[in-house]
Amino acid sequence: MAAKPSTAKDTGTQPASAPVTATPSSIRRNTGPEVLTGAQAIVRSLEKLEVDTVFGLPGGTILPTYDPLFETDKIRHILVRHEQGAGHAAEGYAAASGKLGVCIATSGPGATNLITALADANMDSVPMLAITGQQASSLLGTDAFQEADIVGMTMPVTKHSFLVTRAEDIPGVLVNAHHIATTGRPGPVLVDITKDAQTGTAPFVWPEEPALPGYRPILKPHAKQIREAARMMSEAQRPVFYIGGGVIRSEAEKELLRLAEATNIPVVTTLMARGAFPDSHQLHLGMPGMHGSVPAVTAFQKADLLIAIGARFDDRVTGKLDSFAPNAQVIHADIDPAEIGKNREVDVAIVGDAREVLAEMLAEMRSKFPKALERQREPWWRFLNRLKETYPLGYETHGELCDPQYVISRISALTGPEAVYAAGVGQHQMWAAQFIDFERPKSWLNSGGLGTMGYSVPAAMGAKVGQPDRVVWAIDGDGCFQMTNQELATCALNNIPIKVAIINNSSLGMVRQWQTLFYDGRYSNTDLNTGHETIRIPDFTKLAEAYGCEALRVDRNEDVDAAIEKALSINDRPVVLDFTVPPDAMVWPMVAAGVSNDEIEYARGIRPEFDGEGEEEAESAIAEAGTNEDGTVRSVAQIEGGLE
Ligand SMILES: Cc1ncc(C[n+]2csc(CCOP(=O)(O)OP(=O)(O)O)c2C)c(N)n1
Ligand SMILES: [Mg+2]
Repeated sequence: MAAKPSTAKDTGTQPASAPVTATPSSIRRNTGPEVLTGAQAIVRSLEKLEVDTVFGLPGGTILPTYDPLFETDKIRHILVRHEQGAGHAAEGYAAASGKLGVCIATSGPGATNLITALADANMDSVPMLAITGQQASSLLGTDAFQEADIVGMTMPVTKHSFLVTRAEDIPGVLVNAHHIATTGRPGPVLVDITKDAQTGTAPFVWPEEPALPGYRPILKPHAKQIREAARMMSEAQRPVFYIGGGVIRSEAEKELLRLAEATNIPVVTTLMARGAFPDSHQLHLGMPGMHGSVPAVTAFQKADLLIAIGARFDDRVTGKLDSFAPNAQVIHADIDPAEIGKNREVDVAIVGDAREVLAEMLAEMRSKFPKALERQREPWWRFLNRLKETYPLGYETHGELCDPQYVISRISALTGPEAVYAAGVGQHQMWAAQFIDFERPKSWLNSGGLGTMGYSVPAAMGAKVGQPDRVVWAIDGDGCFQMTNQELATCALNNIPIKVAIINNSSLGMVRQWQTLFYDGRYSNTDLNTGHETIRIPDFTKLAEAYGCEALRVDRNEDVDAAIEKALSINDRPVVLDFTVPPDAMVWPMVAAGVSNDEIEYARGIRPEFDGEGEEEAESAIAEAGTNEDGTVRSVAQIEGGLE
């Protein structure tokens, strides 16, 4: 909104008889907008956007902004030890709280250190704002000290990147950046601000609204598409919900629960959607994909209808694309139209917010296809329940050392579903996704799309700041932990008492697993020497102690519970538990990269039996519906004497 116009000119037009209310010019100027430096405008804008926490690390070109940041009592600045840590902390803060995460860095290397986190947030649709200092505008393009074209570098890995060269543009750009990051499909936005824009002055004019004429995310789904989706759901014999991270970002968990329960349709939650639907719910089949559960993977392969909500048919879910869910029609709802049909052709495309889509699907089913809501889908459920019973998640115990799956399931059992769990990337991440019981959204943070080693400790730190009353666990690998563990110093000094469980298999375990399976056990450069019967460099307990943390090593299953209980009892400093696990433990089930999901192995060399009775039961779901004279499958509506 434009600044309130000065009344100074009007006084000259007053009739002579009007009382003279002479106003000294100095006071008159005070009625206009306050003049601030660009740096002050950054801090004021963040305050007005209700940003309460910023993770960052200063340097020359952002120094002007650190000065007013020192003064504000509305924003807590947390000084990290590496800018990547600031980026992941902002992500963890955002993913655990649902609010915008903010990080700040200087130009050049400070800014480039943020890129991994920006790319990570972009892949996983995390609402994040990164502010970077930039060299003075007169020096741009001269290879000035610590000049890096961060806007150019980040454009492909952000939702948007802005360069600001004038103080007066700062409030407007930050309002726009906030709006872009938090609406539609959320994502990271970078705002690069030159040093002269920070030191220059301008009237602080706060726009009431973002000025983004071309940006209008579609939230409300089209009624015709919803009608068509509801019709397909009412007719399908073997439907499955394919739930992605979009359901968590849009806070659509209640709508999902209502629709799933009303329709009795099974639910599969992707790696990004763990917690969107309670694990304990009987309609839940688990996680799909490369390390998904047999029931979830098989449900997709045997389905006649996939109802994909806020999911993106990632290759780790589909396996070999042309053999994925071969008999299924597809309803695909996403807030980002670019996702729809990107990897898999769809039969019904719905652009809209997951919460609205799910709510409207249920309303439509209730009003137009009420009989379909009474269906038990017995043959389908008989088939799926048999899979659940026959192929539960499990693991072989290795005897001497801790079993990684046991450690993680005990952390979950003793800590409970109200906690937040952040994982690194690798075997421990997959075991965490499999063996933690997720009952609520925003309780599982991980790097799903980019697969960023080093995500866990700083993300847990950010989550703990955003959700201080929750217990926050970082479930980390010995490899990942060595990438970002310096943020333990940040945690210790800023009273951020996270708990870290290192699943220490002394190796880059996931890579080693592939070497075992696909490279004949030739372990090229995956041995880290951090674990059992090695030189243990570094010794994680000593390292953690050096960072002011409580630290404990656990070598055997029987000591696991006591260590977790101890960690749970300490809340005045971070705790690091170093769990010694064998390097040969592997993640199962597994669908090898690029292979059909039909080839899923329950354990090494063990393929589930789909032929015979179970298969027949799935197929008999079709028989139940019968066929029309022309050979097409009869619809439920036809069978039930419904609408058609
Ligand atoms: C930054 C980065 N570098 C390399 C990789 C490739 N990578 C994926 S998992 C993995 C091993 C991770 O080791 P660790 O943290 O010990 O976890 P583990 O698999 O042993 O549980 C590697 C190297 C990656 N994902 N990210
Ligand atoms: Mg490891």
